[in-house]
Amino acid sequence: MKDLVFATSNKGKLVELQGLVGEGVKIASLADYPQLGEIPETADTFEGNSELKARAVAMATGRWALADDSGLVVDALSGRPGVYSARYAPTDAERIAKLLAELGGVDDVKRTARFVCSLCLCSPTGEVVFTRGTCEGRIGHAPRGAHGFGYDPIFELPDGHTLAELTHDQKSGLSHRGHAFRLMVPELKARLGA
Ligand code: ITT
Repeated sequence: MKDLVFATSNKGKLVELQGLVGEGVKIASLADYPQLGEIPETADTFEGNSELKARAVAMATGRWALADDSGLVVDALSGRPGVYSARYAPTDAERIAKLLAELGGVDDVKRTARFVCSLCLCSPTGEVVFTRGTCEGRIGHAPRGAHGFGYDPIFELPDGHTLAELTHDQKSGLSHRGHAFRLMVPELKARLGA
């Protein structure tokens, strides 16, 4: 497989993607291209933002670029934080505390939520392909588990475990990013010989 640039500065996402594609594939990330700086995420959809990131990196590097835009959609908050999940508060701990505070007093049955992931692959000439994955669950009452990143410690699966209580492999098997990536693999194979 030719090298791919994963347009992310989120180490958690990079670790997950590397786990999904295996050790044999070299994945560069934005950490390898510090001159690119911050890519503005100005769209109001997951697809729009993943395309902005993938296109900016493919155009700037002349290489195939893959970008993920993802977030947590909470039904009791009319879909918030959604595309603003990374900007909801400054740190993971503050984002979790703010979400739990906003859901204070909301019954378990109304705490349904889903992670959404849009993946966009962009060629050096600007051709784009999208896949999307989701993961259904609900927001717990307190953080549990030490794995994963972001909102994982408060995102409960139907069996009661949080995503942060799963290993990488277990999370990838059922996560929004795992589903989106497995749909992307044939697209990568067709275009890059992965
Ligand atoms: P890049 O744009 O550099 O990829 P980011 O962290 O800013 O990194 P997003 O704009 O896609 O990424 O924001 C997604 C946020 O949603 C992320 O920071 C987490 O807070 C949350 N999130 C996404 N996927 C998650 C997951 O698998 N587990 C927990 N939280 C997740």
